[in-house]
Amino acid sequence: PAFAGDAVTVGSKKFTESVILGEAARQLVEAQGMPARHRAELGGTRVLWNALLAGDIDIYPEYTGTLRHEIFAGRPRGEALDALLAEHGVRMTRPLGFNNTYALGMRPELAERLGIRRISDLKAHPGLAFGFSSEFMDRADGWRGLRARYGLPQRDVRGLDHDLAYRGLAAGSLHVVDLYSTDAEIEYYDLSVLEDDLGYFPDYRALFLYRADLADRAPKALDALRRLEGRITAPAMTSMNARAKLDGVPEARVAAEFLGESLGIE
Ligand code: PBE
Repeated sequence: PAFAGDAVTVGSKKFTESVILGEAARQLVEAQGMPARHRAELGGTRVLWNALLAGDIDIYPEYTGTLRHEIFAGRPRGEALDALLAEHGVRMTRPLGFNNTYALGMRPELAERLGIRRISDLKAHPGLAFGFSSEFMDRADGWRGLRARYGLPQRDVRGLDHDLAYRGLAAGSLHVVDLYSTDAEIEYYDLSVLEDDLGYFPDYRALFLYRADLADRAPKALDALRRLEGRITAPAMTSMNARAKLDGVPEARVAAEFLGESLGIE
């Protein structure tokens, strides 16, 4: 790894949860007495994946569905993820515990007025304005596939920063947006989450990817990461997201509090 000598370098994607998980990883590695740094909010999935392959980072949080349906979209479903990763010199931890799937959301008043409860119900309302996170617009498991699977007719479909989607909903300029299921805003705005009645979205179980060479360079760093395996429930992740996103607590502190309170790590 070209970056920073023998320090372990963690990366994260450009959204709150990824930054919190990156911070948790950095702090866990440091608690093992190893120097670690966090290059936060580097970009989207492709940027992080390429940075890992290039050795610019050693570790980043990723999701099973994203590996299967975006990073390895072209590969047969029967191939095991760890074998696909190994071809690139990458390994994964076991899942951390929670699933953060995509979903479609609306303001409850509008959904009720139009009688929309399932994604299929959107077919009868071609005039609705859709706003999707930029990555969702482009991904193999995003809008194009969703439109094809459900036969959705909407033409007014905009790509935007995920944080702006909630404001667009609140302002009424957007009627339907993609949600991340552990987003704190879902409960805060009491949004209607549409049933994925055709089962389009896969599971997106969070885990850490890391460079295989880390096992030799810094075995203790891996022991540290593994302490998060199976330890983060969806409600715990959602409330960490709420602390950072709604209460404005810095991600580093949110992560530190979780490690201290839930894992007893100082
Ligand atoms: N997700 C939902 C996306 C962003 C939120 C976890 C599937 C991902 O980072 O892959």
